[in-house]
Amino acid sequence: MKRIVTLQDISCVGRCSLTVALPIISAMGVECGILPTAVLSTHTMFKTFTCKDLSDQIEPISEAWQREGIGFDGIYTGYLASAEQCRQVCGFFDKFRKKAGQELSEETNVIIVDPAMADNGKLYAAFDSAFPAQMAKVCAKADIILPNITEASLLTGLPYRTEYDESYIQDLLDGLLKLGCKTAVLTGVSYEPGKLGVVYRDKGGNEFSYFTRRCAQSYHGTGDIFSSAFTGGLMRGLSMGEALALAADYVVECIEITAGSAAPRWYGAEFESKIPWLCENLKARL
Ligand code: PXL
Repeated sequence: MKRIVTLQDISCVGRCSLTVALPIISAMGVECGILPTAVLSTHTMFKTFTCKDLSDQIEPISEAWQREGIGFDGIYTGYLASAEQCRQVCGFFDKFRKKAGQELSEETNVIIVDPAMADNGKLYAAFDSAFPAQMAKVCAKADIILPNITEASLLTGLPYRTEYDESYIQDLLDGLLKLGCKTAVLTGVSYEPGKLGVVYRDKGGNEFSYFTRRCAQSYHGTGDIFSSAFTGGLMRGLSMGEALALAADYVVECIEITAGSAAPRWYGAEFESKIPWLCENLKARL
């Protein structure tokens, strides 16, 4: 069984980061180690929240793992709480990086970075305008990055647009690849009403896009659901395109089932109900 580690916060309620990544990745048949970077009462979209920063645990935990000879087939990062944590995560990559590669083997591992820091044109509440430059350094070391359009514009310095054509998306992909990552995936891309999807390009010039139906509702944490399902699929040996399509379809399933619920959107999407769907659809693609 493949083993990954995911570095992100625990938001105790609110369905995002580790409370999403751990169940999804485990259900997909991948061992999911965790390195919690902070503990919050809820994510930062709730009106009030507590936050205990765990930056001082990142180095001792990773050193203990090194002493034990523990290694990972994948490293997946999400929300990071500070510029200092970005620096520490870069150090973590240096320690645990094997040979880079999307062909899974004993000698390689894959680094996946979801630069979860912004949406709908705005940085999340906890960050200042200097933060994206720090996150760009984390992205530079990744094999695969998974920004939405807001994050891509903050990482590249290109303007944020809600109306655009393919050339804007190509410019964002150019800028993202220039950061240093090997593959840039843009999420939340739409060229026609009613359709939403992902577009990627890698350093070798390979391109791919996948579009599914756009849902009327939106819920907090769906980016984390997407990145976690993508990571699980990739680690089970799906191709990039297959893993992206499975993750995008899963998010739509989760949103559609949540649409019947009265809970506010910041409580997140009911991804739990659709875990059987995810497992069945993963199995069908293996
Ligand atoms: O879903 C991204 C996320 C993760 N963790 C925390 C957040 C957010 C988004 O706001 O606040 C703590």
